[in-house]
Amino acid sequence: DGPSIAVVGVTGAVGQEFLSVLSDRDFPYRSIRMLASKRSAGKQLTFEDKDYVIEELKHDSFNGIDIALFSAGGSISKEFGPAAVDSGSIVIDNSSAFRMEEKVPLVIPEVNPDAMSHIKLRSGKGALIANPNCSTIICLMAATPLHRHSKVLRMVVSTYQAASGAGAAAMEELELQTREVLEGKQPTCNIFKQQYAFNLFSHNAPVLSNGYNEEEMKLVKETRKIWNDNNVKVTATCIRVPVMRAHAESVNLQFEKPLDEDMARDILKKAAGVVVIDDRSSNHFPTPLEVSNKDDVAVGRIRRDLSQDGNHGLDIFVCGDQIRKGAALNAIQIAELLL
Ligand code: 2RA
Repeated sequence: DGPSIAVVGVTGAVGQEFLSVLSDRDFPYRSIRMLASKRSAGKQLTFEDKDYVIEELKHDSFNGIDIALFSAGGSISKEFGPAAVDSGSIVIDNSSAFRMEEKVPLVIPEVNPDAMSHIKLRSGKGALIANPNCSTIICLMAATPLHRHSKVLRMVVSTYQAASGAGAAAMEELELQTREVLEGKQPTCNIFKQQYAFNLFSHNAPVLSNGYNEEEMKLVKETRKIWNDNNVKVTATCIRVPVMRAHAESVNLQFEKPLDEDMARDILKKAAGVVVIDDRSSNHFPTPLEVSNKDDVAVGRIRRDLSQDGNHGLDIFVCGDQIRKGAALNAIQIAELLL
């Protein structure tokens, strides 16, 4: 029968989405252990008509666990991930803690499943698999099918990232600020220290000495690892926008060989996990609201990049649910590859 699972960070936005996705996809688990911080330990939750008591995350929480889904921040993953691996669990980690470790596969199941083919369930040996950053997943779900057809030499990404990427508290604060502003009150700014409602700002991740922030460098580095191509040129500008739970991304691609827009549209229509919304006559293109709570990434505004020769360049616009495909769904699809 199915694997025993542990969910680490079960009370968070992604932790809750792990449960939704496990249920939606009828994942064949044998048992589930709900783990969270001391603060949440003891609380009850009902999942699939069964009552669970949330347990405090400990180093020995993983005895008998086949798959441990982590989404509780990088420091928790760093502290408890190795203990889970030592217990023989396969850890699927949504944090950035291990993504760039050479031996840790960084996997989007529709893109590079082979990267984890050496990892087997119940082999007695634990393992670590990293879930890519949400903006990377959403971008590469659209860019990779094209890259497979005609090698991408350069990718320029501008992201419009939802509040959910900063957690459930940020979503709550966006709603609160919106109400406060409409009522003429001073907005409550605890999470981002600046007004978010009716505003947008450079992503809240720390800015590095090269002037890029950590979110932008994740896109650069993770793309190279996932495509196994250290020469692809990637640059990114990540912006936080007042949208609840789906990211939007403008992506410009330069190809080695020509790839015209009709061919690109055809490739994307056939791509797993992608839906094309590209209706110029009615100006209907992907929107965050239209992809929220859905599995597929939506692509539109597919057009030849007029600034490049011939058909060597394309511009596209991508939207994807940050909590679902950007985190929880991708992790569960990785778990499904282990079955
Ligand atoms: C963000 N990518 O959107 C981060 C969350 N993982 O802020």
